Amino acid sequence: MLPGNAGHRAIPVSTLQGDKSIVTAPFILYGNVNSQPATRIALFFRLGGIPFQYRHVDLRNGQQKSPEYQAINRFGRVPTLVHGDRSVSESSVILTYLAEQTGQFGGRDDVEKIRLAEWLSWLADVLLPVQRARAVRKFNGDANALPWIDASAASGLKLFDQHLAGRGFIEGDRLTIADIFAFPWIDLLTESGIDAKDYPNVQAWADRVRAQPGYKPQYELMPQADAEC
Ligand SMILES: N[C@@H](CCC(=O)N[C@@H](CS)C(=O)NCC(=O)O)C(=O)O
Repeated sequence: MLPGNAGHRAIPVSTLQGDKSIVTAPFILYGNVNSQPATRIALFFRLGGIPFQYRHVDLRNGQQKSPEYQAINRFGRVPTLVHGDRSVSESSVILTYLAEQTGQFGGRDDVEKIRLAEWLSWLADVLLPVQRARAVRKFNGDANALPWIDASAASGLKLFDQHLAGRGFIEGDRLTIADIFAFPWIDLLTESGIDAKDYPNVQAWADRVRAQPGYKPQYELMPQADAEC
């Protein structure tokens, strides 16, 4: 049985606004130290100075596919955020939820909220090959897939680099959930077999994120076991 998740139900974010009953509930992140999507959520908390509880999910032994875990995440993946009687899956949705709940790193009006939603969707499309390249190299995946994955990652990074030319952050003049979403993939580019020097605007942007108070690299940021953070 997973600790602290009995009776939680996955519900659509669209029904979450306006419910005051969970204001004082702790944020509980289910993740794994190797997961870049889970790292996004820990990074949000660290950069925002927000306390959270951490629950380690043993991906190697398939804990994510257990009925107990799938009761809070029907996709059987990390991360999951549990907040009161709510559970939220998918890192982009969790970041959007946390921005709403905490008032940090989100859109300040409807136009910005839509822009950020666009960014989250676009970044997930064009930079996912960066994660795939790391997964193949770090976890002994199918090396036959690498030529296609590497080419896709390079073309996504080129687009991202072009966008960042002359900009401090992805959207507007401040760090948002779009930056937090993209960053873990870029912070570990070398594990993806990619040289950041080929993408100077991405490199400069990543250095700006690293300069934010609360930043730590993934393997220091992510607990290896259940923790109060
Ligand atoms: N689109 C998802 C991706 C989550 C994901 O890929 N999680 C991986 C770890 S990085 C996972 O849980 N894999 C275990 C599995 O699929 O069984 C998100 O952004 O949250």
